Amino acid sequence: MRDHTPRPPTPRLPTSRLPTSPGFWRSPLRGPWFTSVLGLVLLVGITVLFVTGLLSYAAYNPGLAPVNDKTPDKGLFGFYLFAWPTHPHWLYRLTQGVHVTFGITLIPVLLAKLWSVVPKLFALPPARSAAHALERISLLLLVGGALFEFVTGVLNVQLDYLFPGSFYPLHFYGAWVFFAAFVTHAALKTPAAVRNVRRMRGERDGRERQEAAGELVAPRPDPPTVSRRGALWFVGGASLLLWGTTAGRSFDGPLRRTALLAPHGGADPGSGPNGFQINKTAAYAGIAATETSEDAWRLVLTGRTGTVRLSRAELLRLPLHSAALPIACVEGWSTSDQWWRGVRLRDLAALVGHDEEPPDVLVESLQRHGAFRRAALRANQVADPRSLLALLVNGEDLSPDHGYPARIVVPAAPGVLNTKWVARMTFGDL
Ligand SMILES: Nc1nc2c(c(=O)[nH]1)N[C@H]1C(S)=C(S)[C@@H](COP(=O)(O)O)O[C@H]1N2
Ligand SMILES: [Mo]
Repeated sequence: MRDHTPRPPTPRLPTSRLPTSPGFWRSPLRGPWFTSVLGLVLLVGITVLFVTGLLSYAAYNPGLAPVNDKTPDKGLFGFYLFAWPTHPHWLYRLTQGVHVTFGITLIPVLLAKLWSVVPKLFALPPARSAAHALERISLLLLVGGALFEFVTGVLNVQLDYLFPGSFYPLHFYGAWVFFAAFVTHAALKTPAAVRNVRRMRGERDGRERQEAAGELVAPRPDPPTVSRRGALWFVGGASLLLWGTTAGRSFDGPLRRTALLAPHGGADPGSGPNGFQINKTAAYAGIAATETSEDAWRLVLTGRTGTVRLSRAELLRLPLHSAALPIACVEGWSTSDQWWRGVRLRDLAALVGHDEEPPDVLVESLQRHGAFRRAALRANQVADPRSLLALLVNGEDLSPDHGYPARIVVPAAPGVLNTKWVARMTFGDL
């Protein structure tokens, strides 16, 4: 056991210039109280991130079809997948908005927590016992995993799919590695953290150094320039600033303009009925006006009784229905409800012989390249009366960028399942 008795600052300690020496670390802020407060915030916050992250993955319906599955080798990690519901219609807007907004908001807390324990990463000897070695390895996975998850998440959200395709496996497996280390760490540390926060309430600056100070407290601290409480306010203020410049991405109108950290540089949606957030434009997706014209475009439906081809004019003569649904992207941004109008997916299923229980459907776009040109929808999504092949939005024809001539909208589903520029729909169990 290491001697944990506190030592007053004495000149006998070596003036070390190496981070492996406790004397190297001089900030008087480091200590069990500061680390414990941040740790307890992360305990709650990261648990929310993990759960909403798993939900986001389930919302893709990866168990349904290979086209939806971005991590085909997930193996046992897919144990919890379930049929993503269609109620309430804002479900994914909420879970993914929370995931991304919370993730960004927690960055200052994570950085402050890592800063507060950095002397421990350098402490020598590297391992005092087998148990201590295990604890340190779990710490490396914890710190590495946390940085990896936050960095990949932020890059994906800010830089618009920096690693298309590979983001999902990276972020998904990274989350499991990290979470295993996180659970181990939380189980080991939470009781002490709660004790530290309780015990030191009211005596933060006085007797704290006499309490289980361990390796955190600097043996020869510099004079303080800010109190611990002041430092926490600073971290909290930074989080609040990030929250205030991120949360707006989940709303329309002036609020979206407060989202300074939302991805920009995309197409300007302009104003009017089609004036809401655009992800990929028609030009980006390589959709030419010649393929979407009334003469050229046909919707090809295939099902039990064969194949049916419909022009847009013919679709408009089928029974049309309306549904107020948002677009909610995995990147965390979402729109408020838009008024979509079109043909029910279950009515299209009935046209090709599935009049009783509609089956799953594979939806394919005119788009020839890109990961999001096809998606599979589950039977429960096809059956929902609000699930539409939309032809109009907010009373007007879809604009080219929002998917003209026709796009999918499904309640509670991630944006990526709302395929634009639909060309083919194949009904049947996938
Ligand atoms: N064909 C096609 N459909 C697509 C996409 C795409 O890249 N290609 N992007 C999807 C994603 S990720 C989102 S969030 C929504 C965005 O729809 P919007 O641009 O109309 O807001 O469209 C979805 N449909
Ligand atoms: Mo998206």
